[in-house]
Amino acid sequence: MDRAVIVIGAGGHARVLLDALRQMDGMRVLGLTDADANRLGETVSGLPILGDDPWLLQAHAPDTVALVNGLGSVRDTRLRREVFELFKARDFRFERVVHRSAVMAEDVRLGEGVQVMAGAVVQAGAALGDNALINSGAVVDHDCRIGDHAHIGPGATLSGNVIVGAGAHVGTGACVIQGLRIGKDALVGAGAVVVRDVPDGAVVMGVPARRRDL
Ligand code: JB2
Repeated sequence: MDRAVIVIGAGGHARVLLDALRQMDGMRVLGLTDADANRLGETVSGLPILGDDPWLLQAHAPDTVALVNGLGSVRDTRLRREVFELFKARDFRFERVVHRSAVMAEDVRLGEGVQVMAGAVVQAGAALGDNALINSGAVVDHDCRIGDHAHIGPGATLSGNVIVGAGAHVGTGACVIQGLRIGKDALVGAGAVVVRDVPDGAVVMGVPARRRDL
């Protein structure tokens, strides 16, 4: 029997997820939630915005529906994390979404609610933490460990054995050479080339990547 699913958030990332979900077997998407009350009743890719998150908490028991975290992030992964933790604290379960065009080695370890979007490649021995997002066309090479809630942006490349801390964001098209550690909640700017470890909470940009204050 198909599993009933609701997507949290109704913006750009949610639309990308809906496309992936349509191509996956066994998922029946009921609709979406959004924080903007004015959007109630709107449709997104043909599916209705059903209410906001408080509505969902009231209207559905955790064993009646699974969730997909439709909130993406550009440089700050906090909202995505908060939504995941809010619903986990109420015993809801987050589905994994893996686009059918993603390439994933057999032994990759996947946390709850992991999302791997179109054209991404995840190689042998990699581990993706809870609520991690590997965006379109990103490459996560062998034995990388991606922390909970981290976002690897479109087209970013992590060479082998890279550790990405919880909540970190690796921007679009950035490259991280092998064996490095990107700290918790760090931000790697788009197109950066990272050749040394990045401390927790640091912001790095450029080629080669250097620390910046934002
Ligand atoms: O707490 C919330 C909440 N906060 C904002 N709960 C729910 N259910 N919805 C929330 N929202 C809603 O999420 C906003 O009202 C808005 O409709 C939507 C966010 O849409 P947006 O397109 O601005 O961002 P996104 O998170 O879908 O996508 C971002 O991250 C992706 C990875 C964008 O920057 C994309 O360009 C990017 N590819």
